[in-house]
Amino acid sequence: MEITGLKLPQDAALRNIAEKVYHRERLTEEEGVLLFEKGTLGFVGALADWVAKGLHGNKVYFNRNFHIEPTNVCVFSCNFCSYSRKYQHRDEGWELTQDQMLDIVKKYDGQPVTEVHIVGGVHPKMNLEFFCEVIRKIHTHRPELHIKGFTAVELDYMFRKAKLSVEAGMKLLQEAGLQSLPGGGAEIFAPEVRDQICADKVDAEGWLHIHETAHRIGMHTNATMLYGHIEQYAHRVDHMSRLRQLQDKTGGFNCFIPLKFRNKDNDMSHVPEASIVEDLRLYAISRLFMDNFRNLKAYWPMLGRQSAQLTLSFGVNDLDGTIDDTTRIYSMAGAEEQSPAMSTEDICDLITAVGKTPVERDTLYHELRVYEPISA
Ligand code: V47
Ligand code: SF4
Repeated sequence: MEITGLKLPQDAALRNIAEKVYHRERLTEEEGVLLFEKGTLGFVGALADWVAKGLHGNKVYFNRNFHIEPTNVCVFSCNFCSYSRKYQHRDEGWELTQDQMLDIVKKYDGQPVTEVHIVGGVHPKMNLEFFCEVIRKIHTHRPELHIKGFTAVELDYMFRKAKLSVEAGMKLLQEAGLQSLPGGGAEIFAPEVRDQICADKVDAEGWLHIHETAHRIGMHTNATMLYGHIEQYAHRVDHMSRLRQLQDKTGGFNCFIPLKFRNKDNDMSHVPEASIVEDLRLYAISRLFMDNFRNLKAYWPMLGRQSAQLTLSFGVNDLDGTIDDTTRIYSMAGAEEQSPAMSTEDICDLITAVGKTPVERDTLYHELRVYEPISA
């Protein structure tokens, strides 16, 4: 087996996993748990880097996008959330009007952004009709801009309030101009964890049903996992396994995005955050286990630029966007990035510094521009 930097461990089961990865065989859930229990950073990292290079060579993707967060008022009470405010305390939060959202879009007129990412709290008064109108207005204003919006949590609430099936509701948004869904709201699927961290919002089956429906009507979506809090290794593997199964069925997921739990100013502040070694191990193991997800994204505003840069040697091939606007869900939870903006030049420098080639992509991972290194 020729894998650069790989030192085979003594443990026979780990050696067997290395062989399976090398022969592109799928890992079982037991093997996934074993990697979390016993796989050193060097071991899982070398394997994950090899897999990522086989898929993407030296390329690392990013896109040029901006975010709109319509509101932080939310009917739900996730214990890890530092960002939401209850409707009774809405004066402490924000609620954008349709015109205010359109003004954010207009700020980018003439700029080479390709995507708008719309996600926020679940406001009891912002309903499906309201969001169909917003999407229609944005789409009419700038038809070539890809609109990615609404977590399964927001959608589940909107559709239930409108008394519509998931399919009927999704089709209305699609007709208005919504093109894909972000991956939020997945957290950890296992009910024994979900009940402790976000008991009152859509459950695993509901989340998966919304994504499956979106895939069936021709939309692509992302998938996330909130890690590094009270979950056990087996819960992570169960979560990834359910996503892997749906991906086998539909092929509709664009990428997998592990989200590191941040503990500032929320009801889980007593839970310590994962170490950088644990972060990198998790990215690497995700790359090995999620064999039918081509793209593994490190969302830099939440990890921080330097940690995100490190993940590029541990299986990650995507850094999300340049994000020219403020996104508050992480800065309010303690992420270092208080105003997460990175210019195209910044993001390219970050990628080239680790010997990789930056590639601008669109939301669906079509390559728009390869930034070749400038030769000396
Ligand atoms: O579902 C909330 C997470 C998610 C905290 O699809 C937290 O391209 C860590 O899903 N610590 C929403 N995480 C954001 C999201 C997302 C972000 C970027 C790109 C994409 C994409 C999707 O944020 C929530 C939750 O898992 N979150 N609070 C916290 N304290
Ligand atoms: Fe609401 Fe999302 Fe925060 Fe949960 S994570 S309370 S659904 S804004």
